[in-house]
Amino acid sequence: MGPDALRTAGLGAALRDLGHQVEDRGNLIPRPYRPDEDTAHLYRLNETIAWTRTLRTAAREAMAQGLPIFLGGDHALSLGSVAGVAEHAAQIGRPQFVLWLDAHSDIHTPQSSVSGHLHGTPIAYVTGRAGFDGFPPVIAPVAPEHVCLIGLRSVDPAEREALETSPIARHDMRDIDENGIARGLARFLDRVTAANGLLHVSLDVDFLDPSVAPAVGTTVPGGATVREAHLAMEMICDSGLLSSLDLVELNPFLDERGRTAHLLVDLCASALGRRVFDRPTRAYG
Ligand code: EXY
Ligand code: MN
Ligand code: MN
Ligand code: MN
Repeated sequence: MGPDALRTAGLGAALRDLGHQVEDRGNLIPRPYRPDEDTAHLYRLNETIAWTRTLRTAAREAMAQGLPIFLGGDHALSLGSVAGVAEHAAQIGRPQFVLWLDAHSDIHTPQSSVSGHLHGTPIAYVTGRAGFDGFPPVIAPVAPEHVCLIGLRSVDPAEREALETSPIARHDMRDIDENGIARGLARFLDRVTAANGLLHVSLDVDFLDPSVAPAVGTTVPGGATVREAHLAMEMICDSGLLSSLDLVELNPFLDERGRTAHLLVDLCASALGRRVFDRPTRAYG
């Protein structure tokens, strides 16, 4: 449903208006049906493992042809999208960096997760943490020091423990309140530039405050404003580093007149060149 809502909100036309050549490769993952509740959990696991394999291959191949944008749908899609883009990066001998815009750190393993929902696990999987039995092996793990989390305001105890012993850069909403979103983001972008890295950005709708982006199942009050989100996307665009993008967790059934879907389209356009006025690009690094 999320991808179709983004299509309806005009994502393709917005990017074409910016001069991009857009190819819609359709829905790679069948619309999940929900079996009876007591098997749903297992079904979801087996389903997600199969999807991860499919998405990883599609992501790796798409990287060789352009800038893939993965539309969700659940953040579990990033198990495959990030693993796939990182495989491509390894093939061309460049380091993969990941910017995670999210209220959550999504660094659970299937064992540490209380809810058992795999949308809370992609960062653990793609950085090579153990515990993903049955999943495709992570051929090209993303180095934890190449990951930056921005927008945090809901981190479980097991995730906090994992993060406190990890080089993963993290900026919670308190940091954004005190220092603005630009400071931490610029520092991370400078590191990507210095390393000649590829940059995957994963934008979870719940990064934004629910008052401006209600169409997500895991809302957390106190999120980013529309302008903070646009500034982040404009800085990412100015850096010239963006090589792949996830737009995830959009649930249009929770939306009012497609408001959230249209905001995501606008944010994607900012990341891909939409400006009020052209301004000198700030060199990073
Ligand atoms: N940490 C909680 C859990 O693992 O269940 C909440 C995760 C929400 C994940 C959403 C996609 O960002
Ligand atoms: Mn989800
Ligand atoms: Mn997430
Ligand atoms: Mn989230």
